[in-house]
Amino acid sequence: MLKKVLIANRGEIALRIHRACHEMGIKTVAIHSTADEDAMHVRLADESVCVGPPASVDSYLNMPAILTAAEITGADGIHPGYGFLSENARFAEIVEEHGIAFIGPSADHIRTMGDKITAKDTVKALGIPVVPGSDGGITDDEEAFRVVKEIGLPVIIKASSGGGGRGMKIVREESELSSALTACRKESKAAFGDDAVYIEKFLLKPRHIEFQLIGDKHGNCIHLGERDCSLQRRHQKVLEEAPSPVIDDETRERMGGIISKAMANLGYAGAGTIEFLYEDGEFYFIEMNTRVQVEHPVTEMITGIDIVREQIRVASGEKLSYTQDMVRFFGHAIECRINAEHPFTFVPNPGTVTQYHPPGGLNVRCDSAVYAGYKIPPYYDSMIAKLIVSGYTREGCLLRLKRSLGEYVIDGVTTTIPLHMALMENEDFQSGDYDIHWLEKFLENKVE
Ligand code: MV4
Repeated sequence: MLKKVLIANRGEIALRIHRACHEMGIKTVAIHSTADEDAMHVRLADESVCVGPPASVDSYLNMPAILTAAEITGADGIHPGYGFLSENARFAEIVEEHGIAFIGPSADHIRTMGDKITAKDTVKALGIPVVPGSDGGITDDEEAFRVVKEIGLPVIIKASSGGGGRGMKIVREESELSSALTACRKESKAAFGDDAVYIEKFLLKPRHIEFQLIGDKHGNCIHLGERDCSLQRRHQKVLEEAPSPVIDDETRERMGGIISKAMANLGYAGAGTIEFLYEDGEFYFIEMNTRVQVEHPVTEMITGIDIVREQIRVASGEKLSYTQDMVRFFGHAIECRINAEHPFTFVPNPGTVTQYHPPGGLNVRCDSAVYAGYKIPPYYDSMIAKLIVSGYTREGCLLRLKRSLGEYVIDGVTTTIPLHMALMENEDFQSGDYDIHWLEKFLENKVE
């Protein structure tokens, strides 16, 4: 087992990783920028190293500084968290070349899934259903027209190096196809240095449903069920839940079985998430994330499995602690992302948190690095807390969320807590009847 882990991240996820390490008897090293000297993740860690000035490119993305920090502190593992260097294949490679365990999948698997065309080809060959569309990349108009003839309009053109909503163009009329293709390739080249694009049938009212999986280096891979992440604004998730209100036990078992078998065949070792669009009872793969995700706690709440602990075990070469038949799903869990932003316009609102008191009680989990007197720096993501609750039923979760959101004291900055409160009162949300576009429509009515 690893002895000392460097946590190459900040905020709540750095605390989350520190907690898993300490429960396993592993020492931790925090890294931080000069803007984060007073951050909670620095206070909690056994050691800390300043890796640069406030801007992420100079600190949390500064590979030489982070590797040096690992060398001088004698860390034998690096956990990248989410964002920053977590899906950087070159970083994973360099870490391993230094004889340090990268707590994540192999650089090859990160690279494969980072290229969306290769990712789609790979999972399709492994038996996972994908969105109908082009076989690989599209370079000329003729090919594009042929694909559109085959699958019909509307279609979506996506950048192979994009993902998470960047570099996409929707085409509703055949007359727009040629210019959209040219524009998408040009913009992709400028944004990612890669003009490879592909075409898919554009699904009109899907839900975003993703499966959590984890594999080890002994050929085992298990799934931990799905999360419904359809409530999002501008590709930023706002609230996530597990299980999905629209997936039954039989469907979960069938899809989970396909996915875990596929990833075991790929030799995938680490935590991962397979994202699907779900429409009219069908799943369509869109992307795979090769990191631990922000919303992993809802899965932990309904399975009782510590996902970060399993990541560390796997990176140490240990077997997973669980076989598939040991995984049990219990009840329901919902996560509210709390950002230091205006609740309905999402304009960031950094500043000093003057009073802080998180809610508690049965089945309430608050993941945050905020404390009373903490000054939220303007340089990073505005998510300052995650409130996760679980209960026997979804209805029970909603009551518990309403109670917990009401208790939550975060003074000095505006937060998205009132948005979550408004969601709890909404009938569509209460019934679970929402798709990926629902929240943006809900917000239009709120802002006007
Ligand atoms: C799509 C789609 C409809 N049809 N692909 C957006 C983010 C990226 N992960 C993929 N995205 C989409 N791909 C096809 N073929 C609609 C979206 C999409 C979306 C997906 C998930 C969550 C929120 C979304 C919001 C707008 C569009």
